[in-house]
Amino acid sequence: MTDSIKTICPYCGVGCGLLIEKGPDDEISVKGDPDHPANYGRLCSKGAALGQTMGPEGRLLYPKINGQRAGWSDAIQHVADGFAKIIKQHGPDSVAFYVSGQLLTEDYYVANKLMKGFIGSANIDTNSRLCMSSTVAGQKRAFGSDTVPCCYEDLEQAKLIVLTGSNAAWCHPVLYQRIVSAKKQNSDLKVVVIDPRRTATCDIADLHLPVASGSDAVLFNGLLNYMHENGYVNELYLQQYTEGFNEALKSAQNTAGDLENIANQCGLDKDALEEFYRWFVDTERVVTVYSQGVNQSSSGTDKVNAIINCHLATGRIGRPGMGPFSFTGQTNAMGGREVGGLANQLAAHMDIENKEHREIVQKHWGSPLIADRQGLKAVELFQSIESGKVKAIWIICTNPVVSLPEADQVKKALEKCELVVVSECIENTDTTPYADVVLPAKTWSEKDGTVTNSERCISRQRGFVSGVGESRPDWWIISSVAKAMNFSDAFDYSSPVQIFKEHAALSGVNNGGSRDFDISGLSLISDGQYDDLQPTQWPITSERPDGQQRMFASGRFYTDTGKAQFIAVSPRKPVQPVTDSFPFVLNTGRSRDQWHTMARTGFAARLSEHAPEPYLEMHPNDAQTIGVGEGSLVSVFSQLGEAVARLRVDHGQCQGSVFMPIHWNDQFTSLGRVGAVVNAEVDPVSGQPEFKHTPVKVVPYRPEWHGFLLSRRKLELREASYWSRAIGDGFYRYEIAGEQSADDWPAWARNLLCASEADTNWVEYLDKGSKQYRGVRLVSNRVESCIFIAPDHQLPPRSWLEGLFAKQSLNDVERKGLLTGRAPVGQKDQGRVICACFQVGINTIMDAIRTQGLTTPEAIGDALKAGTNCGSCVPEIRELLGTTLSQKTS
Ligand SMILES: Nc1nc2c(c(=O)[nH]1)N[C@H]1C(S)=C(S)[C@@H](COP(=O)(O)OP(=O)(O)OC[C@H]3O[C@@H](n4cnc5c(=O)[nH]c(N)nc54)[C@H](O)[C@@H]3O)O[C@H]1N2
Ligand SMILES: Nc1nc2c(c(=O)[nH]1)N[C@H]1C(S)=C(S)[C@@H](COP(=O)(O)OP(=O)(O)OC[C@H]3O[C@@H](n4cnc5c(=O)[nH]c(N)nc54)[C@H](O)[C@@H]3O)O[C@H]1N2
Ligand code: SF4
Ligand SMILES: [Mo]
Repeated sequence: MTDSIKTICPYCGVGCGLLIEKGPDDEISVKGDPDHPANYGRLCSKGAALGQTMGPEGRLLYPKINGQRAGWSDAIQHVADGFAKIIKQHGPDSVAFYVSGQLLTEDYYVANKLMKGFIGSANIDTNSRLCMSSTVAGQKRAFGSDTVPCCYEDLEQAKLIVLTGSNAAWCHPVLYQRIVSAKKQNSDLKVVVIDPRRTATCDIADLHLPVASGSDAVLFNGLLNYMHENGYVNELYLQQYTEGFNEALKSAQNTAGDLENIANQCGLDKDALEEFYRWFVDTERVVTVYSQGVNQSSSGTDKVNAIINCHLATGRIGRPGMGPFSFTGQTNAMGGREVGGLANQLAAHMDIENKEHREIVQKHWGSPLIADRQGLKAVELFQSIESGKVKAIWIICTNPVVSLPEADQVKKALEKCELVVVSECIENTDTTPYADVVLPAKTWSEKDGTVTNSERCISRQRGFVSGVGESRPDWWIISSVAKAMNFSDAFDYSSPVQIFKEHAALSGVNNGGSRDFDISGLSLISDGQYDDLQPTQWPITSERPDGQQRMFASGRFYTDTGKAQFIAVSPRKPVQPVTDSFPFVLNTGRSRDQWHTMARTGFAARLSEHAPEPYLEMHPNDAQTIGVGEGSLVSVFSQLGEAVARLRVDHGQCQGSVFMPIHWNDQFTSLGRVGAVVNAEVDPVSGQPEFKHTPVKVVPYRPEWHGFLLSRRKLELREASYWSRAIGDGFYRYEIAGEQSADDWPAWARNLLCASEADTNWVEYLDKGSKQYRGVRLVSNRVESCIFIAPDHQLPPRSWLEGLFAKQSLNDVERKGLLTGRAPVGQKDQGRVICACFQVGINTIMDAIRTQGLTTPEAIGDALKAGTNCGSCVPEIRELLGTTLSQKTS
């Protein structure tokens, strides 16, 4: 018998439904839920590998106070007393919570309620500040509410999809796959990608505009102007449903100038720009998808409004196949906004500065006092901790020492802070060493609640395993602290459904259509109905119990006048310009198979192969100028700090710009935390940091030697000046570099790998002349570990050796091949894994292209299965086809 449980993926804002099946031996299989309207059965590589991330490795098992194990009641009391004491001495604004879009709505609701309604401060902010706050601010300015107007089906119904600042192929892969399928069904559908980099998303682009970093507002102002000049503005819509067009147009005219001028400002080819404008004005059904390339900017809010302006000007909003569509980042980024988890919100999309709203919320909560002004936004919050203004911080479900800009300042701030509490499910993160108290949280697969995805769809996340050690759900931990602070009546919850119903009821109080967020239709549901809750898009009211796909069809908005607002946008350049000393723009973002600070994905072998190390992408001409080549190590410096990464030479980068992923941190590498380099300039309206633009210099990192090491045991590599660790199938892979001379290598390697000189299990080879060293340790004829050192990064490939770790015993040929590191004749080395789902390597794909004459990704899929599951690797397969076929013909 197998049980089947429906739940939601814990990662991105697509919010894919999962079907969990437990086999007879409790082994878990994770599949896409064919009935969920976000994914209809599809999953990406991360979702499909969830089963591999559920092990107990690294989990935080019990509460600790000052590093010592403590019982729950002591830990709760300690936190409550600590907060109460500081509040008593210094007032409510001397404490803060820093929470996360990965909390469930119920967790988030109680955290916000405790801070804003009982402690009486609005000092609760969230990692959504780093993620979507410019969208929140832009939507509020335009619509009077933080409303995403579109739904996923619009992607299938559109005739033109513009993706700006979105690498959906890697970051919202299932929505990207929906666009791929829509394009196959509908040959008229055009896709435009606006991104300074040529990303995997460009694989389906009819047009890629490699816009200069930070210039989107110019581009969309130019479009508004173009619409006006060429008679495409929808006058009727403007008159009936909007305000402020003339001012917005004036600003657009001031900045834009003629097409040539706009193209110059955006670093684009004039004809390509005009083509985009023409497609936009000629196509009624346009969806503009935008994400962090727009939001994470010191003028992110204005950019969001510049985009929305163009949709309003043509009345392209609220109808099928059209609208501005923010793809949200985290699984519950939207739910966090709904409960008011940002420092400038209240609850249920109500406003902190609005007296009537405060009264509604205070009455509903039965709270003694309610915050009446905005709290500190993430970046200023941590600055206020450093300055001593904020003296206690509770960090829940986020890893700020990695993910905030100017991340070393965050370390300093936490060091100084009187009381740091961290609720985590992982024992060692870059943030936990700064905690006075750590509290073990249950996580995905263990906890219950609800989440809201990018299209306003609320789904149930359901637990199906009991959780490790003494971990508890976040709502329970927060409520327990609230009770210990003497707020028992208001936090006397025994299950998430109670919290959900209170939240749903609040959204309906005095609403009657005056506020967008209304889920009062769910306020009276039974426990059973909550358990069975089907994915539904809000608003959900008694009149509309099945929710609503799109918003604003009626042309009525939530502003005071009921009309949508045009916002006059005067484009600004990124705050810090490049200089002679820091000549490159550092752009940061995501890699295909890793999630954020790798707290979950870093434990899955299948997800670690695609990019086993921190890397920096750079245009070949730039690489040549600074004298570095593919595979060498480089240091990236800003005025703030340094990171070290492996160089990937990439024609897709524009010259003068480099890209580094955000994932690596001190748990996985020696110096790869890019947050330490990134500046903390923020958008003045939203407070969102400018993560996509930091001036840096890049210099070669030249160690004495380079190497790699594979080992069944996890190792401490203190003596390597550079190291990075990735998990493999039965082994750990370390890329290393160091300063010791060749004379010292054997002793160092043996010591590290527990081999003695006389050990018959140990085979080694040293050539001092060419500075090559290799050592392999076999135990019972299985590889236990191996190390390869050379004067530069030209080392044997890792993949064949890695494959040997899966073998119970080695044959003679394999043993002989060991020290060469290469597959002996007759054995294949599949090379770096390209398709994570079916584990198909680069060499296998290239071989198939050459020997079988394959010319399309589909043909490769038929032959090798590569790319036929989640599809995330298809862009790379197409690139391989391109290079292999061009080599053949040249
Ligand atoms: N694999 C994976 N997927 C994820 C995540 C993850 O960690 N890993 N995280 C999730 C989260 S929380 C988020 S917020 C989303 C983010 O999803 P995305 O926003 O799609 O991802 P990013 O890589 O941050 O940035 C998107 C693109 O913006 C481009 N960009 C930089 N500067 C500019 C500019 O000035 N203009 C324009 N137009 N583009 C620019 C970058 O080159 C980059 O390709 O991803 C979600 N999905
Ligand atoms: N340079 C640069 N920096 C960025 C970005 C960028 O593009 N460039 N993007 C920003 C964006 S958009 C985002 S969203 C952030 C993300 O940054 P973070 O939020 O810091 O990243 P995560 O790794 O998701 O952190 C979540 C933590 O919560 C823990 N956790 C998981 N589940 C639970 C749970 O149920 N309860 C509790 N209590 N803990 C749990 C995990 O172990 C992990 O340590 O990074 C931001 N930082
Ligand atoms: S696209 Fe991938 S990461 Fe995002 S929700 Fe779906 S399966 Fe999860
Ligand atoms: Mo995010």
